[in-house]
Amino acid sequence: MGMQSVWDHIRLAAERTPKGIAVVDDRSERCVTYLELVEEVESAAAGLFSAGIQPGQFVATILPNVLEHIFAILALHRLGTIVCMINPRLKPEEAGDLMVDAGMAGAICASNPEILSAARMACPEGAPIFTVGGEEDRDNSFKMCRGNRAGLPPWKSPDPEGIAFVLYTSGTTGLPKGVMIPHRATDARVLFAPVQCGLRHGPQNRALGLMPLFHAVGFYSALLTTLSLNGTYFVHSAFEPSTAVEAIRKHKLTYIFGAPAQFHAMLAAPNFNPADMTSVDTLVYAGAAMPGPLLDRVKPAFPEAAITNIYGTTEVMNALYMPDPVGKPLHYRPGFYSSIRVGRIGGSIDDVCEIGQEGELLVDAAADATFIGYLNRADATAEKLMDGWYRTGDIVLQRPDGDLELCGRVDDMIVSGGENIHPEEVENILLQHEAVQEVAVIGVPDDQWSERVVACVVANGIDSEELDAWCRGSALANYKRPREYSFLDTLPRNAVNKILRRELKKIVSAG
Ligand code: 01A
Ligand code: AMP
Ligand code: MG
Repeated sequence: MGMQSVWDHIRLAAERTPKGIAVVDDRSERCVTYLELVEEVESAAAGLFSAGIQPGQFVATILPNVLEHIFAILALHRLGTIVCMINPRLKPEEAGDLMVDAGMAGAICASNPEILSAARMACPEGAPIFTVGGEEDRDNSFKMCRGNRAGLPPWKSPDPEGIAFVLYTSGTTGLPKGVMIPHRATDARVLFAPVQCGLRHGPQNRALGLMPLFHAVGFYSALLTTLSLNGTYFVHSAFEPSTAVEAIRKHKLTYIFGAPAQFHAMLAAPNFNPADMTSVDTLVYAGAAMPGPLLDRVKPAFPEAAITNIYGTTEVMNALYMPDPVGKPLHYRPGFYSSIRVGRIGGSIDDVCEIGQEGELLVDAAADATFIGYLNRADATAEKLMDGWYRTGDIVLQRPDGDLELCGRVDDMIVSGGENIHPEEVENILLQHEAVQEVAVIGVPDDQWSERVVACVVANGIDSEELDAWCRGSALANYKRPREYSFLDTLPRNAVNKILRRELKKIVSAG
């Protein structure tokens, strides 16, 4: 056996500790042993198979972090399908467009009538679509999707270059891009966290499922890493700060991997008490930079934890990290398995910056963790994956001591709470409103979200409530919409009429 795929990691962990507790559900308090996990997953896989789902097909999951989502993802891997995880915060029409684009053969989604009808419209007539939650006795309930495990095709490790997942990352305009992740990426995506953050193999690892499973970190670093180490993953069905705090206290959890915004929220929970957090020995954050003042508060709040900052992207996973980070400014180092360059912005990949000069962070695409390309988007793949290097779009500079500092973005992408938001996407929605003449959407520093989305608008007789309602009623996901509006007489522009976003950021920050 060479590389281990997702299902190899699970079945081998189950072989090692069949009676160990793999997953604890927060809603039912059910403790699922490794042996039961394999049984659950294989019966669900058999059910999906007898419903017509075939190995190699694209199948969607559109679910929050519930236990059934774990069963669904693993069952789809056991069956050998390509698992396409769609953010359940997207509006149903956008989710449906993604399903049409990939030609999905079926879906497992929340039992919400709008998402269900979007999935039905997007998939072929009569395609298997299962729901989670709601009335569990209905025909299309995922709970009822069970079959005889003996009827499953025997397990065969997949082709390393075959697609394991399609994960979505939002683009400047149009649909989010589907990041195709091959099976050979699995080991590197699982191993970097133990190597860099100090986790050791064994059942002492008790992880909280904070980050969304449909993103790279939530799946690989929280769920699969914990299970491949024979630890226990505690389901956190929907992010709720005081419930998360209570779960850490009650279950004496040891491994907490979250987005900075989640730590911000937990620290603000009324039941937060550092004395209850002493079981946490490994605290990791990723997805966005943690604002310095927040980092200063997180440290004493988790007094026994070794803290690691992980920088990565869906496309290449771990690229930089920093053990024991200190704020102002944050430093980063190349991570396990990764090889990086600081390239001159707009230059060729061999045009490398000198120490102290700002350039684009390039990541060697030869690493196993690297994606294959964007689904049906050869243009975007060519733009980002050039001459063997992945262009991150993040601006960095190398310091004389070798550490890197993140300095901003090559493009105008905003990272709010660990989610990417492209200004153009929000601007296009606002421009469709008849009262809006001009608009520029920017990110401004924010203690909670790392960056907050602000819309600067030139408009006639309209207020922020009306524009907020307009965004909510549009195809834009709610979390992407502006949290604040700034009404201006004109937008600052340069000689060639390009909006000066840096100027705008100064204007907005100055109030
Ligand atoms: O006014 P309302 O009701 O619409 O307000 C709602 C939501 O719209 C709003 N909201 C947000 C965000 C956000 N990110 N930015 C701005 N607003 N998320 C939600 O908050 C209100 C409450 O709604 P909710 O659904 O209850 O929201 P929460 O459950 O509290 O969600 C907040 C979270 C921080 C949990 C959520 O944003 C989240 O899950 N963020 C983490 C995303 C993540 O996993 N990022 C990592 C992605 S992988 C790429 C990467 O960076 C990476 C890094 C390292 C890849 C590999 C490596 Cl190695
Ligand atoms: P995504 O494009 O969704 O894969 O998110 C990756 C982007 O999130 C990176 O290009 C960075 O801009 C940002 N990011 C992720 N982790 C960190 C971190 N630890 N510090 C700063 N920015 C981060
Ligand atoms: Mg919430």
